[in-house]
Amino acid sequence: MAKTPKFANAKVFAWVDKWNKICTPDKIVVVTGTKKEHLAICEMMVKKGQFIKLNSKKRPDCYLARSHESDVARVEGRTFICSKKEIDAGPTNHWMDPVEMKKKMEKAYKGSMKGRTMYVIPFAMGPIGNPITQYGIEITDSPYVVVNMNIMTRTGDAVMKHLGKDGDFIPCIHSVGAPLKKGQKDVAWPCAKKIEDKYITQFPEDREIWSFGSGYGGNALLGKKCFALRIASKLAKDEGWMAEHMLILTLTSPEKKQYHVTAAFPSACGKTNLAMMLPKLPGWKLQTIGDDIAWLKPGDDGRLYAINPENGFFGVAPGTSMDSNPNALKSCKKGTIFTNVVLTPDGDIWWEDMGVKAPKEGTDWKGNPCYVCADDPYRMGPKPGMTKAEIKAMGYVAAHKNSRFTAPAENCPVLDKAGFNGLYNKKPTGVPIDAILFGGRRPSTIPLVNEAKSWTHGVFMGSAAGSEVTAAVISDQIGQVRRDPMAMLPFFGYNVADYFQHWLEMERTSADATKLPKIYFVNWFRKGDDGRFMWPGFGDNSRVLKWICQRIEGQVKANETPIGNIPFPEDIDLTNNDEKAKFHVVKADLEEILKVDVEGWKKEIATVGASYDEYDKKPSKDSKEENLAAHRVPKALRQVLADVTAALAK
Ligand code: GTP
Ligand code: SPV
Ligand code: MN
Repeated sequence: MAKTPKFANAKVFAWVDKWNKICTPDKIVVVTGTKKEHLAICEMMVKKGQFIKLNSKKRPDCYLARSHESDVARVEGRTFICSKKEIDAGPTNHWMDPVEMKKKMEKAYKGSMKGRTMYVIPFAMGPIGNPITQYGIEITDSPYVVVNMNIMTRTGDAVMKHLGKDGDFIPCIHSVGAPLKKGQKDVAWPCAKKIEDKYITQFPEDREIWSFGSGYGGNALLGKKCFALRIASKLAKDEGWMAEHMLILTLTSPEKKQYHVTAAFPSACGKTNLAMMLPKLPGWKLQTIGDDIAWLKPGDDGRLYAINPENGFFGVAPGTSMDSNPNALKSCKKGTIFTNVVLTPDGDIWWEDMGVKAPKEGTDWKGNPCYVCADDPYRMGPKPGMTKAEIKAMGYVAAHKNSRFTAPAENCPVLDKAGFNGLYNKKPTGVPIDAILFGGRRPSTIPLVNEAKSWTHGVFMGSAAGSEVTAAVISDQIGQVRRDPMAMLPFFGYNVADYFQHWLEMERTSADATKLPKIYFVNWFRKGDDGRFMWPGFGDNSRVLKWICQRIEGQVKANETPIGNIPFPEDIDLTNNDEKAKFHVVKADLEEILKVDVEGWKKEIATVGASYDEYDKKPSKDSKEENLAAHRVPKALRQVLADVTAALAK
């Protein structure tokens, strides 16, 4: 067994010592966070066949990893909220008794780091020293996790120093669950291969995170979804702030007025893209603060102030192109880790819809050869000379649909540096938010943009959000619409009904509720009968953002409908709409996606009502029993549901 190193902070020592005794690693390394150390770990992984170093002329300090086939996305079925009482996890979460879960997991952790190095990662969620920032210690046996955490969070000595002797932190333990016998050779992607052996467990009352068996993304980089959303949402509820699955952006109008906007879209539904979008409208400037998570705190003036707790982007690779998201591609130019994308013969990377011609031959995400398609230079297939139709019929993609890049935020050419550092007018308050957007992937019914009539109506809109399930989660329901309230369904750290109530409380407890952000629901994903997108999306979304800013300023009227305030088509600015371009705004489509589809909405509202009934019924996702004492969906939201239902019936 390794000797537990000395730590100035007694709680850090106790956490590391406990897991050293249980996991029995060969060695313990405390991560210092230097670039030299980061690159040395990457090179060690190259030697072990766990990383491929990319062409350093094209992509300096960049590496490619290929995951095990069982480990390509979050595993919601193996994600648990272990509160003492089942009802506190609520009907959308898997639950197990915390004492039982800890017993069960400790068995799994026993000797799980044999033959491996235990890394201790001190990390900060937010700029170190900012009053909104929180800290964590992640213990892991995965060097992949270490180098990804180095990019996604602020890690190392500076954090340890900030913690000092008695600074508090969220203790996190992670093991890939693949101990090595003496002399046993490691594999490229160690993990527990069976899904049922993976556990992503949050203990909201103990404020601990225990993860076992997976090495991928949100399952293993514990600062992200486990801490910054599941545990933080619970902290936020107890302390009167909000932890949300939201991007944060800064928008500057041609008149140089600044707006800060957050947007909650479900996984793989456009946050990274909107966060760094290049506006089509001349004179408008957009800057990025964050692309996935926002922590919002009420200020003394009644406004909500936000920081991005992260330090990098863990972005969806496929679809990222110089057309759709040039700033994301530029962010991946150096110091980036790619997971499950295609390797090209010149040591570069490629993915579907990158807007770059495929190489003649490459290596797909599984490590098998792949070849340019016979009739489409922008596709690849598993055999030479295959047609696009053949490849599509097989359901083959060369880069996994949830393949990702882990890129440092500082690489982003449009980063709002002050906002990213948590500063506003040089004060560490975070930035004041003017508008909150909710959204989802909805091929029908939901209009392009819809403005809430009040805070409560906006909370209703968020609670009613639905979206097609994407490849960001391992699921047999990809493509089906499910309710995903506030894009938080997989990330609630407590009962969903209490979470709705907490949103409503933000208005009741605000120092000046008139200063709260205005709320909108957007949908970039409406489809025509022929399956085409009816809205070009991406840079054209700036047209919608402009309308929102005009509404904030009271400069433009809206069509006041039973479901909310919708733009008149002529109020969407179509400057620079190049009708010869492949993607542009088609006026007839625009009119269509700004209409209220009354019959569609009646069905939509019924589905929302059914989701509320579900939330009221069960103490947890796994429970077979109905809970009469269930925490209930707030009456105020039921009232909006009734009001909208009545208005639609007129
Ligand atoms: P997570 O990182 O999983 O939370 O995802 P995200 O919400 O950041 O999604 P992201 O921006 O990475 O987009 C996911 C997919 O949606 C990509 O394939 C994009 O090309 C596509 N997408 C993003 N914005 C738009 C849009 O405005 N219109 C259309 N049609 N597709 C979009
Ligand atoms: C998401 O699924 O919303 C992500 C990717 O941002 S992961 O970090 O894997 O959760
Ligand atoms: Mn996300």
